[in-house]
Amino acid sequence: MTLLDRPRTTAPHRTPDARPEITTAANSPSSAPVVLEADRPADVVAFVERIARLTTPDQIHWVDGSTRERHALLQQLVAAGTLTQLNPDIRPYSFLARSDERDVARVEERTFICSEREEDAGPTNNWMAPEQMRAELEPLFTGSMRGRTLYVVPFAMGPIGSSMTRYGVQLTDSPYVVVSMGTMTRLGSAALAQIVRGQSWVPAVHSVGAPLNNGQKDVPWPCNETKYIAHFPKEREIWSYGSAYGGNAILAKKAFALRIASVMARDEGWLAEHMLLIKVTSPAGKKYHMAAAFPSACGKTNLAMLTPTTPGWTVETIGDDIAWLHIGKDGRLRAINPEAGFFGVAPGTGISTNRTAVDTLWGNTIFTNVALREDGDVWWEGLTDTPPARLIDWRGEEWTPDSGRPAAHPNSRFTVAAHQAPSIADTWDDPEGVVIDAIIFGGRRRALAPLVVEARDWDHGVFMGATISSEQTAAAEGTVGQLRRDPFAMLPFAGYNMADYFAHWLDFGKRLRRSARVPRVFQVNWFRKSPEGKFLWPGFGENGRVIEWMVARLESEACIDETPLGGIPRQGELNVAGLDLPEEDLTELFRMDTDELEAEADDVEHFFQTFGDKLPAELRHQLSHLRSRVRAQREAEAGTA
Ligand code: OXD
Ligand code: MN
Repeated sequence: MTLLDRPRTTAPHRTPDARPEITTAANSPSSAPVVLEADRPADVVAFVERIARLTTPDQIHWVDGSTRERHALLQQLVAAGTLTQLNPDIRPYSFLARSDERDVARVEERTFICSEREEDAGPTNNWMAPEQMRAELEPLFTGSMRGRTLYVVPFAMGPIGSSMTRYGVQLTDSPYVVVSMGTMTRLGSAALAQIVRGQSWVPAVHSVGAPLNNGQKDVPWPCNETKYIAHFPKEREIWSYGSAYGGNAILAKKAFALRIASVMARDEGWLAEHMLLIKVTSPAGKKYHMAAAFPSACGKTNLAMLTPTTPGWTVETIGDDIAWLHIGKDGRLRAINPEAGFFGVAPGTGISTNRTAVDTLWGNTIFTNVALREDGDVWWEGLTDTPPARLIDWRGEEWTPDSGRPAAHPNSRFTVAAHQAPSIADTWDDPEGVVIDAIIFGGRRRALAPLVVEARDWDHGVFMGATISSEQTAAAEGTVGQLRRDPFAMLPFAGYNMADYFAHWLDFGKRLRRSARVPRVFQVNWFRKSPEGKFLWPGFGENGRVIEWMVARLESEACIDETPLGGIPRQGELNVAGLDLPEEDLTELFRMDTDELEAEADDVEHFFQTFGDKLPAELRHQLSHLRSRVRAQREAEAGTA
């Protein structure tokens, strides 16, 4: 056994024991319990000792999650040059980080699912055998924390104490990651106290891979050219090396709450999804909850913080990125947002596009890779229509509007606590979760996909989810603009074979049907363009009109017209009153060209072939239904020609 192998005796899946010796800190800002050193769980201590022996940090710091500790870490990061404090008169208690230029986004090609068998990772994931991965990681992690502090970060995904919440312990040598985790999760003693009480936990090890020799001066953003984001689904364990950026390093987010959690969800009968959660209130005061999956950087945060333009409608935020969905004791589909903060893409978030997000960022925010204004505030493309005359760009260089390059990196981010959003719903952290009435899938397609279409039933909805496609954005490395299939917006986030994941969704629907409360499924596309390349739908606040139509469908107050892709609003039923939307644009938003439909079906078939025999038969049936509806459309066209 090597140091990287987890001793079987420390398996974290323990049965609860009752060890209530937890005291409350007098100086703690919240009533978070303090876990005394003597009461730290033996398996967590053993994990920390094992990783410390491997990585040889100078010190070990158990993170308690207090504001005092956070303050000290932020000061330390400013002293190290990682963070610059913004002008406190404009943006109180906020900071700017500039990353290394080689560490600016998730690295999907360095992200691995290390299941025992390659077919369990499936064709959409990078796979490496667990023993090979451990053999590659061991020399990298050996001494990797030299000269640094190893932080022990116990965290909860979900409200502390909720039956849907899951726990983890991340070890990291990056204080920037610790403060980011402090915003994105409930971390520290309150989470550790639950582990002390017997909750199982997921171990996660993270190193920036930049050991310091005696007296060696650190750089502001330590990282390593070599990167690995490795997941061990059987052991439910995560190892990340070489990056301090976002999902590569804040392991609670994509690595745990999606990749490892999707495996837990498969085994335990729930869903871990890349979805926002909103609460919608109609003019009649009736409340609905919706979960929506969109590929990265397709406007999830904007929809999560939507301010509808139509009178009487409100949308409140529950989550903007990840949802965990369970069938509740009442048989209904319930969801929680496992996160506690937003790690949002800054460019495109502006006063005219998402006022709520801009207001959320008034203070207590860490910005990464945005531009710095002369007055000590921040700026990014889209924040205001006119850029400031002079800026320091995300690389730290002088910038003017004539520089011919973006001032903020296209994947620059803000990290801010969820409760700071003026739109946050009072139920956002309800331990019971909220009841889901509708599921929405979306993508970024300039053609074919209509503004909104309703699935005929759950299985057709699974087909819609399985075939989401989108033109690639900057959230991950890759060619911007290229079309890629991104099933359930989970392409980079499913922790096991995507075909088995489809089967799990189909199976979940069967269980839901038994409870006779199956949410409706819709698909949206805000990004459809005219042949001249102009966006046809105004988007943003006007997206509330589409939500309004969905609610009318939930209430059986609106009708659909059947199309090959599903049900679209019957003419006149989508509320476009007061919109400057020419009739021909409205028609174009729903037009389905038969040749394009055929090409789409071919492309889906091609995509499905990558899963071989593992593809659930139901999805093949759905595809042949689509083909026969396209044929029917062609015949109807021929008949009227
Ligand atoms: C994200 C992503 O950062 O999906 O949320 O890439
Ligand atoms: Mn995301």
